[in-house]
Parts: sequence; C-alpha cells; structure tokens
Amino acid sequence: MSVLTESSVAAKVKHTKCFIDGQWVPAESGKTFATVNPATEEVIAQVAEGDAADIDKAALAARRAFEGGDWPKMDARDRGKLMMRLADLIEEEIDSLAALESLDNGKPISESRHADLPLVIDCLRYYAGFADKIHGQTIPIRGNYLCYTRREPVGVAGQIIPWNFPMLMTAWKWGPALAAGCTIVMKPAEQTPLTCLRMAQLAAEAGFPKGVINVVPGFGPTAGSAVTKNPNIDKVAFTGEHRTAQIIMREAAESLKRLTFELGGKSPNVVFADADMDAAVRGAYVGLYLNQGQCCCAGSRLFVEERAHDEFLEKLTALTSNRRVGNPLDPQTEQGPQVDRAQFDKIMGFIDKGQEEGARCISGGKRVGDKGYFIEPTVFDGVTDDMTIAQHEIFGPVLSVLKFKDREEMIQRANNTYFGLAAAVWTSDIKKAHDYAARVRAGTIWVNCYDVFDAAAPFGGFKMSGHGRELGEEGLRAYLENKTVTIAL
Ligand code: TXE
Repeated sequence: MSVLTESSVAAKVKHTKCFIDGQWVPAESGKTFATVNPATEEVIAQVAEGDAADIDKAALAARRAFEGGDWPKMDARDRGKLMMRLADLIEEEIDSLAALESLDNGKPISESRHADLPLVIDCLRYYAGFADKIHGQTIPIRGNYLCYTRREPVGVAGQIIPWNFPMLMTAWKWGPALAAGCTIVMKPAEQTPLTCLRMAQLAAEAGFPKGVINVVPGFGPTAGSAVTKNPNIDKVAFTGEHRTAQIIMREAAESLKRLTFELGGKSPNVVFADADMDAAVRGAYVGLYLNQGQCCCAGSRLFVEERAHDEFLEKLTALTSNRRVGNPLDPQTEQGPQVDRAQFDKIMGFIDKGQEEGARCISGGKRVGDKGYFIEPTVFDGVTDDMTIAQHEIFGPVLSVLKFKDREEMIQRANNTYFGLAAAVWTSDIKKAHDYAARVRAGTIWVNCYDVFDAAAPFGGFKMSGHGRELGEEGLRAYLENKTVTIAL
C-alpha cells in the first residue's frame, strides 16, 4: 500500500466552519483557530472558533428542530433509515475519513481505517436499529385506570467530546441521541475538529433535516462552557477529564441539566502466573500502547504475579522495543505522535517524575526525533503504589509494572484508585477470573482479553470515571425521559 502525503489529505479539507441549522457559517466573532498535524507540527487548516454566540444559535436551531419541523413528525423507522444512510455514506468514504482522522489526530492509519471507522459505522447501525424499538409499558395500577408509560427524547442534547477518538466519540454520542429522537449541539475537541465536521456534511447529504445535528468547533472554557449553560439544551453528554466534568457539573447545576460523563481511568491489568503468557503479554501491550496510550481505559497499572515477572517483562520489552513509531499515514506505522504539545509535555513530565521517584525505566523514556510529538513506548518496572506514575492518568505510552504475590492484597491494590473505568485479568483459573470480575470496582472487566468494544455492550465508569453508561440499551436511556400517562376508564 502506498503512503499518502499530508498535503494530499489536507487538500481535501473542505468543512471548517460551524454547521448550524443546515448551513456552514463562520463564527459570529469571525475568529478562527489552527488545527495542527501532530506529526509535523504544521497547521492543517484554520477552523471557525465558535463561542457562546454560536452555541446560542445552534441551540436555538436544535430547539426549533426538536419542537417543530420534520424531525418530531418523522416515523421512528424513517429516523432509523436516515441513520443507516449516514453509516453507508461513511462506509463509502472510509479511506478518506480514516486518512483525515490520522492527519488531524496522529493515530496510525492502520488503526483509524481498521478499528475506529468500522466501530463508527457499527455504532450508527446498531442505534439505527433501535429507533423503532423504543416503547413504554402498560402498568396495572390500582383502580379503574389505564396506566402506560411513553419513552420520549430528552430534548436537545449538548455533546462535548475529546480528541482521542474524534469520529468514534461522535458516533457514540450521535447514535443514541438520534435513535431517541433528540436533536444535537456538538462541540468537538479543539485539537481534532475536522472529521466531526466532515460527518456533519455527510449527515446533511444523508438527508437529516436542518437543525437536527449542529456542530460548533471551539474551545472548552468558551464554546464548551456555553453548551453547559445554555437554557435551550436539556442534557450534556461529556467525555474528557474528570476535572472538566466537575466544572460542567457545577455550571449545569443552574438549569439542572441531565448529565452523563465518560471520564478517565487508571485501569489495573492483572496477570497471574497461570495465564497464557504470550496472550497476556500481547494484551498488556495492546491494552496500553493502542492509540499512543491515549485511551481512557488504558491498562496503565500492570500487576504481574511475582513468579511470572521476569519472563513477562522480557517478552513485553521485546515488543515495545520493536514497535514502529512514525508517520501516521504510513500503513506500517504502529504508533504515531501524541495529539498535541500539551499532552506531549504532560507525558514527558510523568516520565521524569517516574525516574525521580525511583521507578526503573527498562524501555523507551525519550522523545523520538525532534519534530512532531512522538514518544518512545516506555516501560517502568519496580513501580510502587504510592508513586505518581501509579496514581495519575498519564494518557500516553507509559506503562507502570507492579508486582504482586498475594491475591487478596492485589485486589485491594487494584481498587486503590479514585478511578473505576476498566480492569482486566489474565488467568487460566475460572474461579480467580470470576472472583476478580466480582470484586474489582470498574465499569468494564475483561478476562483474558483487552479493549474488546462492541456497540451493544455498555461502557462507562464507577467512581470518578463517570456517570451513566454509553453504548448498548443503557446508552440509549441517557437520552430518554419516561412519561407516565393515567386514564380514568
Ligand atoms: O481534556 P478536557 P484535555 C484526560 C487525559 C488528558 C486530560 C486532559 O488524562 O491528558 O484529560 O485532556 C472540552 N466546559 N482525558 O485537556 O479539557 C474540551 O474543549 C466544557 C481523558 O483535552 O476534558 C474538549 O472538547 N467543555 C478522556 C473536551 O472538553 C470543556 C479523553 C475534553 O477536554 C471545558 C481526553 C469546560 N470548562 C482527555 N474545558 C477520556 N475519558 O477518554 C474543556 N472542555
């Protein structure tokens, strides 16, 4: 396969304005901001910098579309058909969308083409199938009444997404919202607005009525905060850092908006000595380094049973030291750059801290090259629970290896975090696996696998990793209100 050039992908960028009420419009302020290619540090395009004025317009358009217009009158089955059509259009453009995603985000094209995009399409199709299957119940209450419930869309959904999976996060948010019959005001991450804007254009081509999907690029404290505060927005779905979620919760309190949060993690990945060692090594490797380590569910605390430790690390570092780091548009590349300078600096800071606090860096630890935000796949051995790198979300290609001997103690240590997004265990003993799955406090538990995602399986966090769930039927509920109707007979 030939390697696409950055300029050929950038030349196809056409949609850089706000998409409001079915129109491409500049920000009211006229301001723009640069979106940067993290592999080259060069500007790809200038994008409209929306703020409160643009969010107001978008929310009004979404409100109008929700309360009047074609959307509320449309049969649920036709709503599902539109969503299927959008999925089809994405599939037709899968190669160019994957290239654009890799250009803007830095993720290897092999991943955007063969992981992110197929999951995007699958998610939209999964929820399209739900559109005409949302119904209430008839309830036998006391007295001579007919009592039934209706499940109705929550209204206008404000959706704020991060940069690590720009298209996939768009699909996770749009899928359930559209199936439920909501309208949308989305603010993509400032680092990666391009594919979300392209998806808005495809939605228009698919035939979504104007105002149903609105996308306003911009920054968090301005455009994002305006989503949180806007009185025309009924619900906010947010994916990002827990500290941002705390701000959103405070700001949304004024209008008591419904909130769902999918936040960070410090997920324990536990390897018992009785595990299939090759599979466990591969799982630990993918579970941490996928997407440059920029995954909310990254298995960043790797607990290895002491007896297996040396063999495990030998196999693991053989993989990390051969990992191909480089141009995200090259199909052979396994690891691209971090998304931006801020993330790069944050991760390098954690690597320094790990060294200062006495962890042993046994692989990687340095920047790759002098242009682009590339970091070597890094492994720290001899990490203890109190170290900074064992406690904080690094969101980069930095793995902390911790040893354990005693199972009870390991479970306590696995739970000793304010996060609770995901956890994994590798063992050939089914009892140990079930015990772990029952006792570790996390929203997802993988047994002898890692990063297995499906649109049908709910995903979300315990503790400070989130509120509510995305995906599956559970994910749909977050966009529905329940109405009880009682009729005297
Ligand atoms: O997140 P932010 P950042 C974690 C990860 C990462 C750290 C910081 O550890 O290193 O967060 O990343 C918008 N009101 N995760 O700074 O700020 C912002 O514009 C409303 C984990 O990128 O939370 C963007 O669209 N919105 C995570 C989105 O929030 C605001 C994925 C996410 O940005 C806002 C990303 C505000 N006041 C980072 N401030 C995961 N769970 O996967 C910012 N935003």
